[in-house]
Amino acid sequence: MSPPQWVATLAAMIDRLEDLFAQRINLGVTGLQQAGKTVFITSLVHNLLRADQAAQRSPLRNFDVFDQGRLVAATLRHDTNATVPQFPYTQAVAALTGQQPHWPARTEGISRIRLDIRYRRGDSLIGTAARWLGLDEAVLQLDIVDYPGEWLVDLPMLGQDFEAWSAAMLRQARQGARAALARDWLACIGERGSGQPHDEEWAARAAALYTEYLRRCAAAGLRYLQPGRLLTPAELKGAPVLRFCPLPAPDGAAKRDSLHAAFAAKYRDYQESVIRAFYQRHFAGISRQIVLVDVLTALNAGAEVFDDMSAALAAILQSFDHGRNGLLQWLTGRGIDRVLFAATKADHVVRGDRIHLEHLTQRMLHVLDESNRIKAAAGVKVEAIASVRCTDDMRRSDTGREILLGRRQGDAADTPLDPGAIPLDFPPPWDSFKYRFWDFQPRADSAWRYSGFPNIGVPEALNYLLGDHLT
Ligand SMILES: Nc1nc2c(ncn2[C@@H]2O[C@H](COP(=O)(O)OP(=O)(O)O)[C@@H](O)[C@H]2O)c(=O)[nH]1
Ligand SMILES: [Mg+2]
Repeated sequence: MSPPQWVATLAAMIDRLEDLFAQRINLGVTGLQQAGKTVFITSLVHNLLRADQAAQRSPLRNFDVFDQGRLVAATLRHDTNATVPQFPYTQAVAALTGQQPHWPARTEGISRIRLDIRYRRGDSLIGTAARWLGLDEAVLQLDIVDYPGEWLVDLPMLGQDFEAWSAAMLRQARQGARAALARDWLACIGERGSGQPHDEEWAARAAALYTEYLRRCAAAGLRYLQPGRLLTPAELKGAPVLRFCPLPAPDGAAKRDSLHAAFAAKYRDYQESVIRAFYQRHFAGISRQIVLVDVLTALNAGAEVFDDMSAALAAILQSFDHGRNGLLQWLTGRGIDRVLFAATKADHVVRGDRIHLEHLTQRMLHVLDESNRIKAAAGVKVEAIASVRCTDDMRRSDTGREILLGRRQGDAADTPLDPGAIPLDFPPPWDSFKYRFWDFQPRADSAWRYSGFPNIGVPEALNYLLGDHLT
């Protein structure tokens, strides 16, 4: 072998070794509609891509591998033959950093983003061993999937048959604020017995009225809405599999060609070809999980919405019990060893309240994970975060009270504001308080585009979710 060839072979071997040492994390970003998934992914990716060790004030400060000067560079990995659309990272950053900064558009379908994080080995045992082999640098491959939160709420449906699901949905539709929103749909299915012969045109009308009811619920802040594909159908828009809705049980056994039998068949089809396929394909390999919870919006909306959101989250988390077949083990299953529960939009409350927001989320999790399944299966941490921080902390000059400086929708400029306080008890007292938190708009700050997004707690979240793979 001539020397250049010999060198090339050695280089190739080292490359292979590097592959061997390359680590991969599938990060699951879980959360109901509007919880902040898309903004979190955008912020995380942008801040890693823009990482600059020389920057005086980096949004990655407190990310250990960055603070230790070991983060070399993160790059987007484009796979040419991917069958999943690319996460619209460029559009999301453009929205947040354009002339008139605004929040990214709502998520209509599934997408994926892959990052290679190149870093220098540290002084850990593995790091030292790798360096000894001549591998001073290593790559962590990070895969993240984004999807509409509406689809997540379908998960509990896998554990119910059409009859049980219908009964639960009908009960729900007759309660509280939902009753008025469901009136037209309830009248429609009331007119026609479930035992009547199936008619696809009628099915389409009933499904449309049911979808309208779900839409109105979503607008009112309610989140326990199934099936999620009726709200966000993506590629299934107009597909016959979506032409069904809950039905009252027929008197006696359902005949084979009845409405009830036809809807039950579609329900089974939906379970298998929509829900199961989605989770199997995108969640099976997840090893780390961040569950985003928008506690503040739920507090704002009042007891009914707060309870509804808690119930939706609890149902999703509990339904992991159905992972007997191994499909739904993505939250606490074998693979997942760390779960971070993050209360999002922490920039909506004053600094002193962020710890109370964490406490509230902690107590909420305690109720959601009643059987301690998650805690027993994985490491769990709770944090209050803001992926894109839109407010500054200030104090009033007269009283010394903490306030926020930020711009709400419609405000011409930054405004000093005194937001509501976080309740110290759980469940939150509803009679004595009216919670009031505002939504803030992203700022027009050119540094956001070039240096990354200011945030609260994202580097700490990364330490927990990725840190042990960056040694
Ligand atoms: N102030 C602030 N608002 C946020 C933040 N993250 C999300 N939001 C708000 O929450 C909305 C929903 O966020 P998004 O990421 O689209 O939620 P998704 O449905 O879970 O993907 C955004 O449009 C913002 O109004 C944040 O870090 N700070
Ligand atoms: Mg989204």
